[in-house]
Amino acid sequence: MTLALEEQLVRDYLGPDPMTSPRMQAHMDWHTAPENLAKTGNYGERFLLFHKQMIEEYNAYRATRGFLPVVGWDPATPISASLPHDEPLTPNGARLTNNPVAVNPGCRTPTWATLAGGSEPDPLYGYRRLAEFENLDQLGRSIDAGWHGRVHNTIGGDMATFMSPVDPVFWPWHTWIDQVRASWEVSRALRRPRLILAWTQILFGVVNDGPGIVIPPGSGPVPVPGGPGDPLWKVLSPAARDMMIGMLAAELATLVSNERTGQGLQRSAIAVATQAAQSVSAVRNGVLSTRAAALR
Ligand SMILES: [Cu+2]
Repeated sequence: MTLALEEQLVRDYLGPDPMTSPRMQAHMDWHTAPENLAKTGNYGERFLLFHKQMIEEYNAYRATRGFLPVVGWDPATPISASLPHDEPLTPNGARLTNNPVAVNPGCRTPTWATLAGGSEPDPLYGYRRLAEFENLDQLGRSIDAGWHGRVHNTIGGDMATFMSPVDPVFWPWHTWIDQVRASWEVSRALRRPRLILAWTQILFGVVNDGPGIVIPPGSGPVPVPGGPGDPLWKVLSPAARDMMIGMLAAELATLVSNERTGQGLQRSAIAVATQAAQSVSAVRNGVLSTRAAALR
């Protein structure tokens, strides 16, 4: 039979025998590797980056054939009529549905996997928006803790097996997941200025330390005399202050437009913070050893 364009393209990519195709094998090997079955180490990060790489390689192949990269498929919508899977590979047979969200509403993108967020907590950490995930590993693990497999299994057929790449919707589905990963990267970048602002507030306090100029709402610059100083700042040891200044400077250095200059600045800032942290912990160790000696 004549296959639809996208299905034919996937078949061409996988080669004449999709079951034993090295490209298919690589996907299966990844999923059946002991560390991935057991989800040890940074499994979540590996899950996202392995599939990202798969998509990139497929897109590179598409380019050689004159096709545009795969477009992400939003699982809240039916699978496009241009993406049929007419020739199933495994005994699982044909897809069960082309509209998985109608079968299981849990197929749609959970709000915690969006920049805007919402009331749904992610299944592993209770986060409610992308920016709350601390790293790719957490994000990958949460995506894989229900949502990812639910979409595969609700579509059914080959999608519910490790041979899923033979179904043309595999690629748009994983592209969609990769867009969630990319949105998380964006949320990280958006978080930085907020972090810098928080540090600046701690460093210079809500109570102004020195004479300067403020710009009140609806007014021009107004000179102000020095204040009593931020109470928190005043109780910190010089080493603790250096540590905070070092961390702030390291954050600011990432905003320098010249990458090399920024990296140099960042290294110096980290050196200041590290040295200060070491002297803080040396003091603490000193106290502890004096106490231990007194107890002996
Ligand atoms: Cu996979």
